[in-house]
Amino acid sequence: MALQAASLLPSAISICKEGKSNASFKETSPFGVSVSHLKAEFNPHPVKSKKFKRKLSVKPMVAQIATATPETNQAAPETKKTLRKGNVIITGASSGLGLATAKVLVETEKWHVIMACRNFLKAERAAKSAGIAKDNYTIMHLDLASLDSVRQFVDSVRLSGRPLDVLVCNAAVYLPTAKEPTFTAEGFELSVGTNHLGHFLLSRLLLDELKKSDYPFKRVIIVGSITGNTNTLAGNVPPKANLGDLRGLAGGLNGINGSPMIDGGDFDGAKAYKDSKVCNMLTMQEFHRRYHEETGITFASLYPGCIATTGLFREHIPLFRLLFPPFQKYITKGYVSEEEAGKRLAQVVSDPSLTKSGVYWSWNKNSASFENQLSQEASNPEKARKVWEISEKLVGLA
Ligand code: LMG
Ligand code: NDP
Ligand code: PMR
Repeated sequence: MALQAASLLPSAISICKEGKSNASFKETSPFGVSVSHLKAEFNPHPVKSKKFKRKLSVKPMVAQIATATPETNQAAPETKKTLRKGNVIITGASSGLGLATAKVLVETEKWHVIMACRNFLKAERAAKSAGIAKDNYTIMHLDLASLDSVRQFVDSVRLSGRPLDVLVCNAAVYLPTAKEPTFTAEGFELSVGTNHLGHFLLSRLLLDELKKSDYPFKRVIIVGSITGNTNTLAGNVPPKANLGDLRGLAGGLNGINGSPMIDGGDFDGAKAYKDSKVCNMLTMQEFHRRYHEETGITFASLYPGCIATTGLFREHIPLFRLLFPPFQKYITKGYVSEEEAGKRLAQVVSDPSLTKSGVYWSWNKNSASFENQLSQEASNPEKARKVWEISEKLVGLA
């Protein structure tokens, strides 16, 4: 059946961007996108840094991560011996991508990871079983589905006295089979409440801490997704992301006075997740516009690839969980292991050459990063501004 399904697929790809064919995309996926409004998720122009390119052609990820800080030191030789470890907060580091990223960063011996997790014991067990050395991580409690918890977490970070250099907003929930919405402590629909509003408040409140950092670079990174981008095939699998005129968000997503969905429609868990990812990607661009110049902080989002084996799909039906990994591995070829995805996110955290702000990173088949194009909605500045303004009211910042 799998082979039958595969044989239904177009055998060649002819994605053209302004008339130019894209060989790397051809290699990467057997999926054809013949609809003209769909744009490739792949870009023929990799990262511009020459140093970066050269390394990639030799040994893609590992080499880059391992050499990340020495490069920084070369730029500032006087600090070579004294440069402290970077401190990075990773939300949802108790499993999947977050845990894999923590492991990669710790193994470089250049980073101390603050694992911001809702389940302390699970996080501790996860760190142990991943072999992350005790001195290199700190677990701090954070439940993104409670704004009080977010505020308490930020207070604890401040009180810890540990400087903050990079914030990674990684945690998420995905509720594709839920028939009815569930809600955060403040009464927001759970997917958007956790994935977007929780991270929105967290990153706003931690901005002051980041500003104080004396590390050679400071970053806020958020994990976006291809499935929120309707300029790709994956983003066109129903239900599609669509924030509409934001009437549901403006109404508080509580399902009492209005709708639990951002666009004001009926509840759909898969759509709510994809909408939340659009908000994540919009938020980084709005951060960039408002704060990059003033603070020097890099704000970026990324799509790490389809990590089909993570806990993200825990609420999906067992048949889906069984078939999804082989489907992504052998049919779409969009699959990446947790380990590989962890290297990608770690690269965005620590590679000195990825300083560009306001961008969305993706990787091609050879694991070379490139700046990718977001869908029209996910790159709409007016929508980004409105999402920002409504969100700051909802989380009590305005
Ligand atoms: C919605 O459905 C749900 O309603 C919602 O609750 C939520 O889950 C949401 O996005 C999440 O999805 C989307 C629905 C509509 O998609 C499906 O139901 C398809 C589910 C199948 C997903 C992955 C498993 C596929 C298994 C394939 C075979 C196993 C492979 C083994 C590999 C071994 C290799 C040696 O989806 C659509 O409407 C599809 C629209 C997109 C059209 C694209 C056309 C391309 C066709 C490609 C076919 C690939 C195989 C499909 C087989 C499906 C059989 C279930
Ligand atoms: P996992 O489910 O493995 O990891 C999600 C993490 O988020 C878990 O550690 C989970 O904690 C945590 N989390 C969930 N809710 C909360 C909360 N209320 N407060 C604090 N932490 C919470 O999934 P992935 O690793 O796949 O997902 C990581 C990121 O990658 C997400 O942002 C997802 O959208 C994104 N992504 C994933 C893709 C994939 O293919 N898997 C593709 C594209 C993007 P706990 O362990 O306690 O459940
Ligand atoms: Mg998708 C190139 C094709 C591609 C890629 C890269 C993904 C990624 N998916 C692709 C294609 C398809 N998917 C096709 C053709 C189908 C219909 C059979 C399909 C279906 C599908 C479902 C039902 N895909 C899914 C689901 C989910 O429930 C996942 C989801 O939407 O979660 C929000 C999912 C995903 N597909 C991906 C990725 C990365 C996901 C999940 C993770 C995420 O976006 O966070």
